[in-house]
Amino acid sequence: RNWTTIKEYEDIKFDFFEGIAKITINRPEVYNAFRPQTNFDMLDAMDICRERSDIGVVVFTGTGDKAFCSGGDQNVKGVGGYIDKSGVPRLNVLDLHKAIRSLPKPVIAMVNGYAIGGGHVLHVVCDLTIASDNAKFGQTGPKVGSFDAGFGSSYLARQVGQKKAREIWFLCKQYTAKEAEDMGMVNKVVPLEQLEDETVEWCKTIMMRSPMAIRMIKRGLNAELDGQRGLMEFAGDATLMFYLMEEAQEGKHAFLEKRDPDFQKFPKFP
Ligand code: 2NE
Repeated sequence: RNWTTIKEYEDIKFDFFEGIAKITINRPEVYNAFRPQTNFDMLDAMDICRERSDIGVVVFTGTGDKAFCSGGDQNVKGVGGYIDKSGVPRLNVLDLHKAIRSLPKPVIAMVNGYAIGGGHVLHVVCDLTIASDNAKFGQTGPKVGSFDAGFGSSYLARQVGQKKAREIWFLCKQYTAKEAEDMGMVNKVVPLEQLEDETVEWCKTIMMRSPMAIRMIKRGLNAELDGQRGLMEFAGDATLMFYLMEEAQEGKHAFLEKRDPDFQKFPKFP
């Protein structure tokens, strides 16, 4: 498959192929753990995914066959967060969660190994998860002095139920890809050598569907959990669609032409 580089980064690879943008955490020496720079890189790539209309689906993965992502890099965990190059403690992976949630395009976690700790949260936050049969899932927070009580808990519970979500966090056990699929947090498990083919197949199928319909479904499913912010994004897209209608154009034209708008000509649907 002929992936072309969209942009070079320090900690990630960012590639494009036939409408698919692939963000690969490229830190195999630490099992693709993220540091603040990794999240800055992924956030920048997500901005590009949002702006480019030739990108239909975004795929997250990790370099190699050992790990998707092992969460926060414990080497740079300091007091108050993960320490960036200038010494500032950060938890900017949360900004990435918001960006994934907010992107009006599907985001797929292509889990090629361990999805552990913050790496587990990353797959949970993605819209879909396709895993290789060697993948392992689990939380470690309460073992290593951390937790994610945000999407990593509440959205996880929507996927696997409250009892299982509490088990995952309280016990910090590891689960096979099959167990994760049975729990409802993985969509499909395939042999490692088929992982990318399967993911690309899913992306291509999604891209044959109506982008606006997909966008509104993602917004609606998010809004159920995301409160006022979710409604805001849903409402923003309703406004987008209204702006595509002649009825909205009439208001603008009337203002600019200094006349009363004629809204009566538009149908009042039942
Ligand atoms: C992933 C896991 C289970 C793999 O175990 P194993 O035995 O197969 O490999 P090993 O030897 O532990 O790891 C391989 C190399 O990767 C490094 C290791 O230190 C090791 O390096 P070397 O000794 O070969 O030099 N490595 C792995 N994970 C790392 C990490 N997160 N940071 C830095 N180096 C890492 C096993 O490695 C494991 O349990 N890893 C730690 C997982 C973890 O606890 N992550 C942080 C959770 S907290 C978090 O992510 C978080 C949050 O809870 C809330 C907000 C934001 C972040």
